[in-house]
This record gives sequence, C-alpha cells and structure tokens, in this order.
Amino acid sequence: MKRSSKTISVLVLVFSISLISLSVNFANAESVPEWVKNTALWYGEGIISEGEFLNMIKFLIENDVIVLDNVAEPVPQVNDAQVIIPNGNFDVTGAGFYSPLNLEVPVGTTVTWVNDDSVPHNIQSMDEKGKVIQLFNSPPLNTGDRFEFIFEEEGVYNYYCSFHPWRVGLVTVS
Ligand SMILES: [Cu+2]
Repeated sequence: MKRSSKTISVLVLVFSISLISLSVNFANAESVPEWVKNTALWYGEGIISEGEFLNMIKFLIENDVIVLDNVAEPVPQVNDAQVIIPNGNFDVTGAGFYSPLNLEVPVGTTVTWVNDDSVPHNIQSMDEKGKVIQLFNSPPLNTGDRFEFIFEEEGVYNYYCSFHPWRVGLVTVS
C-alpha cells in the first residue's frame, strides 16, 4: 500500500518535470493556469514543498489539464534478484545452502550472486544432467564479490560451484 503510493508519487514527480518543460515549451498553453506555472517554478527552486506541489498536480489531474493516459506509458520494468552464497557454504557437512536455493524470477531478471562466505566460490551453469555449459559462468568470487547474469528466457537453470561441487542451486525463470 505504502509502496504503491510511493510509486505514484514518483510517477507524478516524473510527470511534473515534463510538465515544467511543457509549460515552457508551449507558450499558448492557455489551459495551464499561471499559478500552476509559478508553482512548478517555485518547486523547482525549492520555494514550496513537495506536498504543495503534489496538490497542484492533483488539481491539474482533477481538472483534466493533465490527461493521465499520456503519462501512464509503460515504464520498462527492471527486475533484480539476489542469491546469497552464505557463510559456511563451503562446508559439506553444514547447511549453508544458496539462499534461496531455488530462485524464482520473471523473464528479464538480472540475478546477482553475492559471496558472503569466507572462501572463494564460483558459479557454473549446468545442463539438466549436471554437465557444465557456457551460459553463466563466473570467475572465482572472493568474499564480497558479485556475479550477475540476465535471464532472458524461461526455463529451469542449474548451477553449482566447481570448488565445492556438492553445492547446487536453481534459478527458475517464468
Ligand atoms: Cu564454492
């Protein structure tokens, strides 16, 4: 709930920046009242608060000066997800599983592996039979290092660490 209202405010802010340029670009924009142009300017100069500015945007929307259809252009969605290689992952007798062990993400997600363990690891993609394939293959990752890969196609992707071959994980892309 809170998050979606934040998203709306961000959208409104993005839009309002274009509004400022609109009111500059279209001198004959008679439907945009003078006080609105001033408010936009004042906001840009930090003279009025964000709340006051958003009220002004609200006024424009309610009075059909702003047509929201033009604003609601689909914003390309950026998806990011992480797999943590936890402390103790190297230890065959410990838990230390990749977290999450099966990461489920939508197509187009950038997955970042983060080595939180005290020793180096790598990420090697495998086919369903456990054979290493050149799809996503990291160099050795020291503690704190990251490796990322963008999953562009649906599927179930297996990987493991060649230093600790008992560590196997999955990324499921749908
Ligand atoms: Cu490892």
